[in-house]
Amino acid sequence: MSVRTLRLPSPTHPRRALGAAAATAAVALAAVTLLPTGQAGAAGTTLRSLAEANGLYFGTAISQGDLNNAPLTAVAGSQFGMLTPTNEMKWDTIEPSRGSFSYGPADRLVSFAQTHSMRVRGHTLVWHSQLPSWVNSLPGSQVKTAMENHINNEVTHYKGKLYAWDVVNEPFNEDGSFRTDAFYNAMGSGYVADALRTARAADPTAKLYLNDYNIEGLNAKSDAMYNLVKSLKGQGVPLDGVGFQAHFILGQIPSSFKANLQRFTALGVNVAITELDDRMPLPPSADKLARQAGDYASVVNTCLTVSGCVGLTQWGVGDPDSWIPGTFPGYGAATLYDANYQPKPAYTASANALGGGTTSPTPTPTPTPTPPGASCQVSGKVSPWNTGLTEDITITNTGSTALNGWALTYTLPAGQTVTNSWNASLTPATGRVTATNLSYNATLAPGAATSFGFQATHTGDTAFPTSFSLNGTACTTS
Ligand code: G2I
Repeated sequence: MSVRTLRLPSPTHPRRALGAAAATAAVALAAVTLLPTGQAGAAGTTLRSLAEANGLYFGTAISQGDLNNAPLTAVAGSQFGMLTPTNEMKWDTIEPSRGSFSYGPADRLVSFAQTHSMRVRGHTLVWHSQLPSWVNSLPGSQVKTAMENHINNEVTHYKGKLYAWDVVNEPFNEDGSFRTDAFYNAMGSGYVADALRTARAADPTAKLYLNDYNIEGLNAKSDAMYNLVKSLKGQGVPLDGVGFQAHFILGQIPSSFKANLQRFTALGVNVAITELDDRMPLPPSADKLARQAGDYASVVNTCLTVSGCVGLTQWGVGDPDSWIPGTFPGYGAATLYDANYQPKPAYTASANALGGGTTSPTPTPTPTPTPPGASCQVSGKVSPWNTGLTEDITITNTGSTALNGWALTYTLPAGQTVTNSWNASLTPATGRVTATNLSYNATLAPGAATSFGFQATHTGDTAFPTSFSLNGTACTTS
């Protein structure tokens, strides 16, 4: 993995990159051992600081009512560096009747963010849902004026205070056709460009995004978003990024997630994970929580490895305030924090993916070929389910020489195909696989151990891999 350019270093200058020396210092500061579960939140070990050391932000969604929840606000104000109001910037709250604007609830959230040096993603200006009935009742000829007035008023109210706006939310149906809401019906697809231009005119400093769900993988809906972005950029319409909501289901992160994000950044826009959660059938179990940790690590790693991915926002702080149980009965436990706002395995996995828990960020990705005395022991655990598995592998350097770069090669059982990995780079996806260190875990001192993991699909054989060798020397397994 190459060393990343730092982005988003400060709340007041959100897009100014730090210099190389500051970057090194920031990475070194962040590379500290994570505290045990329950203590996460101490200075220097937060998701926020770890993300920022990688040039990313880690955010959360908060609603007005959440501000009365002391455990929630303690976590939110320390662990997250970006705040999205859950509902308070939506049309039905801001302009419940025509020309009558109400900013109190959203202002309180912006104030909380400012108090905690968090930045704010505005969500959302134009959306078919949580749209007051007066908009839907307008004659088509009046919708454009009403939309422009709404955008102009709201964006002007927050001018200079927001990092970004989700200007248009969820414009597409699942098959990639435009959603036939009041805006499309009145203006056709041109409402999107009009909304973006209106927002840019009202606040030239806020980043402007389109945001949608089920566009994380390559599919008809993401194709539609891709074509829209390409067309808008071609016309010179102001558009800075695409938000991928990322409401995932346990074990179902699309294998094309990274490739899909990359095709968008190739169009000259940033990408952001805007509403991350990972739901599971209730009740949670140790096995499900471990698989969820793998999912979160994989999402964080995807953003880390896509140049142009600016950050991640989780939808809600903890499981008690997640929208999932109310919308998907029988599902829940979708966030990084449990019912008592204690960090879950997914928290630790996300922090580790961001470089927490390491002691040295030595950026030396090239494996040393067969160093003298390289000997190793490998242990691990497979957590299978019907069609997939999560696997954690620990390598111990049992030799007397420190490794400065490592590559562990092993044979996957037939039918297993790697879909994503964390703490190592894996290739190819089947057969004889080589896992190579990342920049932050390259060094392996004598007696030291390091762990990485991956998810794979399988066709029945869920056995642990065989025939391990580290930098060309065979390992023992335990
Ligand atoms: O549905 C999950 C998210 C999908 N992407 C766009 C997001 O804006 C959306 O957020 C959710 C909020 O988390 C919910 O809190 O949007 C829902 C509405 O579509 C929100 O639910 C609404 C309830 O439906 C209303 O009954 C309630 O009055 O929240 C309102 C405020 O509590």
